[in-house]
Amino acid sequence: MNTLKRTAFLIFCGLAWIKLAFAQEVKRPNIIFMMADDHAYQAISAYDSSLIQTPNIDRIAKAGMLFTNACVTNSICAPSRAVILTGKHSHINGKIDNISPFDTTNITFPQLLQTAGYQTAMFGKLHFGNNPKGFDEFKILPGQGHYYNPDFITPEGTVKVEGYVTDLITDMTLDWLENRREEDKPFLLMYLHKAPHREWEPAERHLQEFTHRTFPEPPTLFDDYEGRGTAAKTAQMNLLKHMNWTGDSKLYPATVEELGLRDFEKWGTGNFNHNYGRLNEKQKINWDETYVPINEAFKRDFPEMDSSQLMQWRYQRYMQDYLGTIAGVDENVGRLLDYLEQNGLMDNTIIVYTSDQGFYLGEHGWFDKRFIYDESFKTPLLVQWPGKIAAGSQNTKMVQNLDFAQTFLEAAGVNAPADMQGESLIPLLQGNDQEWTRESVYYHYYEYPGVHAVKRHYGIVTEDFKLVKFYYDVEEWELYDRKNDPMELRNVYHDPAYAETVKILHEQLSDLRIKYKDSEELDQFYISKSGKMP
Ligand code: SGN
Ligand code: CA
Repeated sequence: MNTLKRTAFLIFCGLAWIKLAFAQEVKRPNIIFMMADDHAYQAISAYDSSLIQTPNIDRIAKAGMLFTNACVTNSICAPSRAVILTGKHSHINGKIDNISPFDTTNITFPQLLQTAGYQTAMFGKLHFGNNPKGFDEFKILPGQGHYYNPDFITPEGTVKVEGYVTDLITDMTLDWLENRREEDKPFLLMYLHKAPHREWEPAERHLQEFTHRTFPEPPTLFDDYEGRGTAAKTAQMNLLKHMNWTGDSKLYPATVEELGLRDFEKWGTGNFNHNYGRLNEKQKINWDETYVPINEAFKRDFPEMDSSQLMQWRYQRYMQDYLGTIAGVDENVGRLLDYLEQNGLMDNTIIVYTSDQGFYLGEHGWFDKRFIYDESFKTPLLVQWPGKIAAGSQNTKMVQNLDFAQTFLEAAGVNAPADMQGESLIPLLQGNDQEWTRESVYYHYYEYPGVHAVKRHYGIVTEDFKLVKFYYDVEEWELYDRKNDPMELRNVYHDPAYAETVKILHEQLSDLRIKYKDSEELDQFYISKSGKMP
């Protein structure tokens, strides 16, 4: 080879190398955001296998990272989703509760990814009161949606689809991946289950999977709320007192009438009749085969049952149906993961599994969420990203749903707007924990007065402590020593031994309120104009 030829060859090789490096660099990852509604970490076997095995969800932790201290900023559905999409706290994005519609002038990370060339799709529950922006395709449930034969809102209008909601959301997702995915673009897919939300209706094939089993009771099932403030005592989410006998425990209205019982919520019987009325003939037969014997046994046993036995019965009934809906979620997550594996889509895809918040599974005698207390505050988070996240790793840092937007934008090489309030999780995902400086998180819940009567509160959570202020129709402070009292049974705010801790945490909470631009004025504003943007 003469000098000229050799030089030309070297230039060619150099260009080819640059082109390859560029191609690799611009191979932006796909992002699959899987979220279930009200899925407690206690019901994911990667966290705790005493209630249920979730082998498919666990696959994500085996292939990636399990976060053991993930939490939300406001433990309720639509506000959590607004935080996830905007990367801003509720008081900034304006979606403080489930009631008012989401303000669509907010900029969301899917809009930014779409603008940056991502193909975007959303299937399942959004619960915003309006349609999502930034999606090339969506099929969403109206409001809470239905388990059986649900309606879906699409850009072309609302359609009723025969089948079970968790299966249908997956069918739609797989159909999109198979038939409409543009191979030359990276994609963002939001796969959002309704299950395991109240009123916990399992698929036909899972109706009886758990009804013959007995589950371990949490140690605080019979909590009397002594040692806590007014808010825990007045909340309406106790299994015995506040659960509906019909929709929740699946007693037929005739059974309830015969026994002289009454649902706590006035809509209980209406909900039951409506849900039952949506079933087709075959589904009704399966439903009756499951629940008629349960009704008959209850009618027989009820006269002899004391209040502790009733509480135990309600807890078991609750777990049987709640876990039945999770069996459906786990199977369907498995279907989606299998598809990705079989179609070579795993290697360059970030997969997140999470919930919109945590949930009480009988701890403190409760169902539902809303509180800054641990079971509703802590949220499952499992993330896989082959080649970037070490398989089977765990992370204990305090991360929040606030962090997703900046994480996904960084992964896609898109600059995050300066007013987003989270932190990208990329350093943690790559094992660079030393780059993570956050030592406390901020929390603020608003939906009061409202269903379940959990009072408005805000607070700071560190690894060791939780300082909370309940306000609106009370003014009460609570402090929990997370290390010495992990079940949060003793408010030590007034204990002199904690005086110094209280002082320090008050200062830190004030700093966090300033950092995140929350204030007394905004508290008052949201009291006067519940749910509207400032
Ligand atoms: C419904 C439920 C409540 C639940 C809210 C909000 N009642 O009102 O128990 O807290 O939704 O849930 S039900 O009897 O109608 O099921 S959220 O997940 O959307 O925030
Ligand atoms: Ca929820």
